[in-house]
Amino acid sequence: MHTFPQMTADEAAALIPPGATIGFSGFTPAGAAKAVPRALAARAAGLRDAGQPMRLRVLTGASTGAAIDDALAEADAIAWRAPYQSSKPLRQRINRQEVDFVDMHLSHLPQMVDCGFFGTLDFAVVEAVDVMRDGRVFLSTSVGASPSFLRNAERVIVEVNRAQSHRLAEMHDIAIPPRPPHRAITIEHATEKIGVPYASVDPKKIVAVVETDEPDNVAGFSATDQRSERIAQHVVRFLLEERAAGRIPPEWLPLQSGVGNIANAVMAGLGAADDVPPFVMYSEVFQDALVDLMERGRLLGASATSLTLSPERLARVYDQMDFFAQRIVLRPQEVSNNPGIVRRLGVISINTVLEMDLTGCANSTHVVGTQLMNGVGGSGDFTRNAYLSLLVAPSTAKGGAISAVVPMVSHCDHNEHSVQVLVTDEGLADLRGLAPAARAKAIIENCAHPSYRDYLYRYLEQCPPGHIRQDLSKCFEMHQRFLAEGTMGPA
Ligand code: 0RQ
Repeated sequence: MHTFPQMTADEAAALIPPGATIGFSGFTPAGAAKAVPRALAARAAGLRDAGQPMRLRVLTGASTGAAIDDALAEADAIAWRAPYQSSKPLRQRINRQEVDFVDMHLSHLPQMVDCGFFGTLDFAVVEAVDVMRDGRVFLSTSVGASPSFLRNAERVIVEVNRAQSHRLAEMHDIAIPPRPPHRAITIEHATEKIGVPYASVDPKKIVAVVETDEPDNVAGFSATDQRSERIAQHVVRFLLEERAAGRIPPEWLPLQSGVGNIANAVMAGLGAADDVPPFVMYSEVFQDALVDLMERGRLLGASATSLTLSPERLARVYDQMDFFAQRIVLRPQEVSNNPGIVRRLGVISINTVLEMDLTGCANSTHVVGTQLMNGVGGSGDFTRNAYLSLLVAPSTAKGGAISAVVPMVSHCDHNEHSVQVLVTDEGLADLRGLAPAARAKAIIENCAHPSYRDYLYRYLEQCPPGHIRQDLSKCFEMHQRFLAEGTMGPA
């Protein structure tokens, strides 16, 4: 029981002034604030129509549910946004430069909030399963950046969501490194706990508690397609070869996998491969395929910052909490994605990209270098620091009109110094130890779609010599053709 002011979502949203900087809970739709941002968006739409737009500055853990990014963007209430998004209406406004978007490594965000890099955090709006009189906040299906938002915000609104299980606290491990310099974070195996099961807030800052009863509404995954299955087969074969060569220990190493259908298929493929021993994950998102793998004893344990599960899978987890709570640890995103821990544990990372180039650089975020898709998310936290970093993509997009392999990426999120292995449905290019000329050949031969290979070989042959062969007058010819003709298709 607590003595905080109980309010409706409308009453709580009315406390937030135009221009405020707000940290909302949520890492994907999991654990995202729901009722208050929706009420805020309704208020903002009214104000906009009266000629007084709210122009909020919005921080979250990562992407959110529709109640935050979709609703607030549609009300034209977002002026500035960080660190990640995946919302269509928000993306459109970002690409029209109506919203300033700061695309960030997710592990960096909490520390930057703690150290005041973004100025004053006026409000935190955080979903929880309970809040205690002494300021302990038991978070729901994600941890994300909520502990830092609670610690730093001037005023706090808590949504207590009855639809979430109270037993989620058994998974939470909240430990936030203080401002640097700080001591080592001593996690030595993926599911080791080092903190407490709650976030903390000064109870005097809590200005409203809003009761809700609303599921996360995470979309399910589409059925695995053949291309994703082929990517998964290449990944599994490569990792088994690495183990046979003694470069992955017999007991395996912790895996990280990005979000999306391809990542889901890769995890399902690894789980189905009899020769892969039961493994653990040190990742950021715990998604649908992992529930099945855990039930079947293929996945022994997982560290993440969110439980991003479709309603059916989440219900299965809630029904078997004795089983799952012992095997899943939910951490703040600066710990789940922490570069030092990723390096120490020897994580094998697998993330999806839009395009890759002949030098081994990859673009996760910007179509033709200008149009934001989602953001770099956690992919850089893991790719840069992994023991083995794999980047995957279908060899073509949009029915073959776009090649994932291009001479030079139109935007670089992961450079060739971080990227070790590139994979498409066509095959796998192991770039370790290869100098630029050999890299380029391996990428064309193994990753490019056959319909683009001749063009890419010809491009390489006519490049002037240099440590890296590039022709600055032609390296974006494929992108330019796409912009002019709607296809990169070989001329
Ligand atoms: O669009 O559905 O309209 O055809 O991009 O592509 O193949 O369905 O793959 O859902 O995994 O998304 C990189 C965007 C891939 C994602 C990206 C088009 C393609 C399709 C989606 P349509 P797929 P996915 C940790 C990891 C960065 C963040 C990250 C992403 C749509 O994985 O955002 O890794 N990654 N986080 O047609 C134009 C190209 C294209 C292209 C694909 N070259 N040009 N469009 N598409 N390649 C998670 C977190 O941090 C939370």
